[in-house]
Amino acid sequence: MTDVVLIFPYFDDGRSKIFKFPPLGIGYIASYLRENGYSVKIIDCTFMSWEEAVHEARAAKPRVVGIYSMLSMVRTALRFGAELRDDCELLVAGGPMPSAYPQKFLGVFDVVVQGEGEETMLEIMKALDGEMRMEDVKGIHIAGRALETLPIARIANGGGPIFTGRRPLIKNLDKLPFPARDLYNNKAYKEYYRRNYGYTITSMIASRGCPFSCDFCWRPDYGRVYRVRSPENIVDEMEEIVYGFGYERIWFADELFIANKRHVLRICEEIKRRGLKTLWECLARVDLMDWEVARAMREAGCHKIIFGLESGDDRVLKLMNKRITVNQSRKAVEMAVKAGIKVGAFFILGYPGETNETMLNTIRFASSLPLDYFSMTVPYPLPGTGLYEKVKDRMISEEWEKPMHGYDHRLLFKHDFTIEKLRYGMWMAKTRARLRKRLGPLYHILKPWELYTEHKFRRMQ
Ligand code: B12
Repeated sequence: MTDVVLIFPYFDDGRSKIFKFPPLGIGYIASYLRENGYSVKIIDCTFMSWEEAVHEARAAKPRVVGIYSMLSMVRTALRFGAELRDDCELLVAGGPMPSAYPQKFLGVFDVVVQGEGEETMLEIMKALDGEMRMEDVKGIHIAGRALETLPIARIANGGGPIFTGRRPLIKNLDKLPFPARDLYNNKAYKEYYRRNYGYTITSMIASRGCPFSCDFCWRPDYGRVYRVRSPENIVDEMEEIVYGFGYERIWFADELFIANKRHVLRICEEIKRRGLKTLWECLARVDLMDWEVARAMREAGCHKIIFGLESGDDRVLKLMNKRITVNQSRKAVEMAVKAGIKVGAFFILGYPGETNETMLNTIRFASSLPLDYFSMTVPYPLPGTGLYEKVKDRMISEEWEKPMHGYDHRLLFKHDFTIEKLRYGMWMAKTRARLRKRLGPLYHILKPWELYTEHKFRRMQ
């Protein structure tokens, strides 16, 4: 018998060599529950088949099954819910999608959690054990079998799902135990990375939230508040990952690793003070990068920074509400490279409002920077974002479960440009970058080819 089985319903199709990471949110909930005396099992489906995952879940004989869901996993989460409903006392949904769209899950799940899950899950368990009342657990929608735990008077009151009100954010992130990494399939992740990259890497998160509001980013209200962990607490976890679990590198999954210069400098200082020699990578904004930060990060082991550069055109950056300029982007990339850090970047091609010339600016910009690599995608309108609002009347598909790799990009809304044109633009940027790297100063002989491809791009629909 297991008190709680937590499921990460992502099945990797094995086609791409993208970064794969164990689910941190579920790991946090697991360690918090364990610290409070409950037994927990994590089923991370990344390297499993559906049958194996269902079998493992049943074999654990769970009292409660908790299932994570983000946009690309809604259908699988609901399928798991329906499959395992009769195998447990209570079925709980949590994560970005249940938090934003609880009604999607209420038909299948007994409890839908909004926001952070650590304290909420613990209180749900206490309520199940009769130590508190379910209706006093903040941040949940009570439905299905959970309604039976309520006094008759509340159920009689319409009989539908009941929301218990928002739960305040966890103020002190340092008090949370580290994610229960011993419950992840570290062996499979390490093998995957060693095979495809030649080293092992896993993720951790040093902060929660992001104070910016880019037009395309999905940001629930509670995600706007930026909270950091103390440098000591962060480096303790880094040491656990490296010395305790034997990973060679760390990827910070923070939406924004550098939001506060002083804080980043203190983290770097702490890493150096302890003599921790691991390599790490993170996401950052170009406007928060300066020479002092870049140098301190390099000295502390940061070997790669990924910037969301998004566009090579200032007008489009404004449309995206990115609050950076092309000039800032170029300077930040060059500064990081000068400090000895590899730089990766994300770009979006074909944002609503773009023209041939703005897209060509992005293609030229991306291929002219000293980047280690970059990804260029079409805009994906996540429900609940400004971008979605702009195109919601033109949506042709809301199919999020199908993965998008390389040039497999799909347009989910009716665009002024065809997907073929956008793919051609991505191909131009990638090919230019590759040839520039290979040919060095000789690249200029390809000017006629550049002009030809630009002409072709302009003429495409
Ligand atoms: C790391 C990451 C990835 C990684 C790996 C995912 C992984 N293994 O976790 C990679 C790079 C593969 C990835 C890919 C994608 N991602 Co992503 N990713 C993230 C990121 C940056 C961090 C996730 C994380 O670790 N968070 C930290 C933990 C502590 O937070 P948490 O997961 O939310 O968990 C807390 C609560 O949600 C809750 N909770 C979580 N699970 C459960 C379960 C239960 C039962 C309960 C009760 C509570 C609960 O409690 C947790 C602790 O407080 C988030 C942004 C974010 N801040 O969450 C985006 C994010 C989850 N990704 C997002 C998206 C859209 C994608 C992609 C679809 C992008 C794309 N177009 O390709 C792909 C799809 C991947 C796929 N194959 O299905 C969106 C989801 C939006 C949405 N509405 O669902 C987010 C929110 C980013 C954003 N702001 O737009 N992603």
